[in-house]
Amino acid sequence: MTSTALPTTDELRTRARACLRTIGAQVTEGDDFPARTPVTGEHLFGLRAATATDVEGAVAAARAAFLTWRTTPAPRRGDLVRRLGELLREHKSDLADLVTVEAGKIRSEALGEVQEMIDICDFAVGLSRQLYGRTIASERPGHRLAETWHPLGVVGVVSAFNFPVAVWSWNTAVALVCGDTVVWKPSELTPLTALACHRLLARAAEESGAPRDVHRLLLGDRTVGERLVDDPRVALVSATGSTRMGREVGPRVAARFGRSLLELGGNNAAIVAPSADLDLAVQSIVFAAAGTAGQRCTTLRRLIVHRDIADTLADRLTTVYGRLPVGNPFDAATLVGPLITTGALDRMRHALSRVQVDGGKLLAGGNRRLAEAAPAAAYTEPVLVRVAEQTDVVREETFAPILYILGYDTLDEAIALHNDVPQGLSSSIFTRDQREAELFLSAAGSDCGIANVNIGTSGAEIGGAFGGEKDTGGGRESGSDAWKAYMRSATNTVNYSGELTLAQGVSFL
Ligand code: UN1
Repeated sequence: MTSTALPTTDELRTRARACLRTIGAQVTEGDDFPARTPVTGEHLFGLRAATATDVEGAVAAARAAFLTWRTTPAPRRGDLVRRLGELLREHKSDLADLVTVEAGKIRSEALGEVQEMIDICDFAVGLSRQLYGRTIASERPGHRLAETWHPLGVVGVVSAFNFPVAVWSWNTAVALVCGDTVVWKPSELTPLTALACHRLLARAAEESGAPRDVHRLLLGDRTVGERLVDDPRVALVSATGSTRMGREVGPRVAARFGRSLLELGGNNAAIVAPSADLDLAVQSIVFAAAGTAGQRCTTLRRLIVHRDIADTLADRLTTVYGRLPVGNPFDAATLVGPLITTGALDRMRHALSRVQVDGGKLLAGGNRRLAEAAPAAAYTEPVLVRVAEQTDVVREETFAPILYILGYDTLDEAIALHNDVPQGLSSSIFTRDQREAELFLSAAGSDCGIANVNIGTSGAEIGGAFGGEKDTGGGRESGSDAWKAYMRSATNTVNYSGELTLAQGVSFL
């Protein structure tokens, strides 16, 4: 099924301009790099990239703002984030439009992404009154031992195209209440959503009395990101993207003893046990594997199914895949929008040809769609492939809607297959057997940062910490106590006894 005709690039350009105008964002046109849309694959506007001087100026300004911001009481810092949340609510529809124009997400997912920003603002406002440190029992009489959390400094946020605004907001809302200032380098594929968010945050700063430079935006390609990563005044680099990118960023930041928070590739799997509720499993699997056209870091890429039910489940999925509406992401009936670029489509095809050489059997999907209507766009049917083994291509993350189906006999074997990939972001098990569920969640089960039962791998709520292990980079963002990555702790010993008592029983003088 292909849904209705695509909008023209002119219509998309007009729509993007109207959204930016309503939000009050200025676009400085230039010819350094284009803003483009995956909906037609064509250029919208030419933009200007940040120069080395711009990066220098932005970091210096954010550092100067930090000196004021770090001593602003945290609940007052929360006022800024509260105002940002209000503005995001007011402009939810326009922001979702921009997300669809630039990232190609279907309407419901684009609105969901903006909702994720609103949710993290609410969370961060509450957090602004809960930056708790502990009091620790001192071994010495008349002493108080405690920890205090202080702001860290300038946070450099490097974000990816697939969640062009939500991941920025996880970092920024939390960093701001923690007393940090932020310099943002968005993906060069999504500059317009970045301009819109930056403008709303600037308005929130004006209206809440926060320093103007608590947030700076730098558009451009990887050289802009590299300058930010190497700047010793950037205390924390929070980077989301590929494992390849993380392998470069991590050591560069470490070389100057900076901190990094890496949220990199995933190769997420779900185990489907014989007792699973298959209706629930099918629905969850299709959303996790084909939703967002397979372009979430939490996308389900491997399905490990008990051999007793593997044929049944594969047949049911094949039927659903056969009627997934692919096409215009603005059409309410569409479930699968475009891939971000034709390059992404090429990488998908390359992975499919490799897996077929390895003996994989294509069960559904794989045809390109709308190639005549939009030759520069990359619409494709999501793909199901049955594989006998977890070969190299299955162990890699291909950022496209390919779901590999593997079989298993024992749960131990399933867990071993599950963990036998370099990445460790998200995971799930579908079972009605409590023992199996608990084993999967235990230390001997999934080795990922996110492990679920009877729900897919994607679509996490902001209240939990988000991130993963191994090649996923180890960082935690968003909820729970992820805020601690944006602050530094100091341990305080206060002696109110009037006498000197040394720890560990040491005597001196
Ligand atoms: C990402 O793909 O980088 O859990 C983030 C999810 C979303 C966030 C994904 N809440 O799928």
